[in-house]
Amino acid sequence: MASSKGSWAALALLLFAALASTAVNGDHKLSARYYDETCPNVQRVVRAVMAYKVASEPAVAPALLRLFFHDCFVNGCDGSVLLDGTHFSESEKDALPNASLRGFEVIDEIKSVLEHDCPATVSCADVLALASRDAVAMLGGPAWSMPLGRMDSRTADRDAAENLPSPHDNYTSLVSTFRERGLDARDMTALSGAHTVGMASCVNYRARVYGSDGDTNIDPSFAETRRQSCPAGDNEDGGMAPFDEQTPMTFDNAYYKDLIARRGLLSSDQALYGSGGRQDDLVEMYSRDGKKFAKDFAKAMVKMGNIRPSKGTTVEVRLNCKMVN
Ligand code: HEM
Ligand SMILES: *[C@@H]1O[C@H](CO)[C@@H](O)[C@H](O)[C@H]1NC(C)=O
Ligand SMILES: CC(=O)N[C@H]1CO[C@H](CO)[C@@H](O)[C@@H]1O
Repeated sequence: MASSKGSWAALALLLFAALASTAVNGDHKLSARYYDETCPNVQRVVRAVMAYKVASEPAVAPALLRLFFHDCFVNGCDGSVLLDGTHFSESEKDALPNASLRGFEVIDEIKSVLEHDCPATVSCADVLALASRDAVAMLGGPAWSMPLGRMDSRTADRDAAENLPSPHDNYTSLVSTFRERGLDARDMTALSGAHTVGMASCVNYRARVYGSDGDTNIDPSFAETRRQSCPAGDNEDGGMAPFDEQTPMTFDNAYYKDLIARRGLLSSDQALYGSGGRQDDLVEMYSRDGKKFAKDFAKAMVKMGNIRPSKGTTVEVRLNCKMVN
């Protein structure tokens, strides 16, 4: 059959392209025009699939934003968060802080359209970078130009994924987790504004609303409301709660107003406000000036998107975001 000959040729070409693109992480500079010659439609494709997915399931927008953060914080933005576990390597998806990561299927769908348009060209890490950028815009937040040219790693690091910031972290440890990745306290404060959208599960805010983490910096009526969706016992399941009660699906600066009202959902959120000094000034500035927040957030997302895998990491353009080539 002629068509089967043709598809063998296509497969061989794909394999060749995949092998040719395997390399050791080089430090080339990211650029918004990286795919201008090789896949000029990449941004349009991502946006189109995102628009259609977000329209049918809005909750994937915050989910994808969170996925990008998790990808970048574990050995750089290398698509490793997207890998499924195998017999040989445990997935970052299996690490505890990942417990409720969602949105993988959106990335897989974007990737399959791109594999049709420009095979073996656009990395999964870049797909996720663009999808998270578009997610913010679709939620009413800022738009910005996203530098591209990331490569996908061939390994996931479950242990490093356990080292993501925890919802119980204090200000000092948050600052140091971000600083280790080249992000300063201002970047951290702006990036945390992502918690102006989306939800968290009871297990992550229980200690805060019952006061069992020693955190008294909480509005009592807020604590009372949240306790109703989150039973006290460790074995009780409890529900999800929005980070920002008033506008949970709008990317605005309400997060900072919530912090000032002592209505931050996680202990790590409230840790950004209430100890006085310059850190409080920063939160007050973002709560007053939504434009300033939008600008700083966009800048910090580019900076976070620049966290590179460590030198010597073997990289490639993955054909399927769930598995290495
Ligand atoms: C500062 C340290 C951070 C900590 C401790 C933290 C922790 C968490 C936790 C515990 C959840 C709830 C997960 C669940 O229960 O389902 C969550 C959700 C979320 N996080 Fe963070 N996060 C941090 C920073 C960030 C950053 C930098 C971003 C993005 C730029 C981000 C974006 C999100 C989003 C959008 C959600 C909601 C996800 C959804 O509704 O599906 N977070 N985060
Ligand atoms: C913050 O948390 C770290 C790690 O859990 C702890 O060692 C440190 O003493 C805490 N700092 C403050 C100021 O509570
Ligand atoms: C420990 C844990 O809850 N892991 C979860 C991480 O996320 C994946 C994908 O959503 C779940 O299937 C795992 O159970």
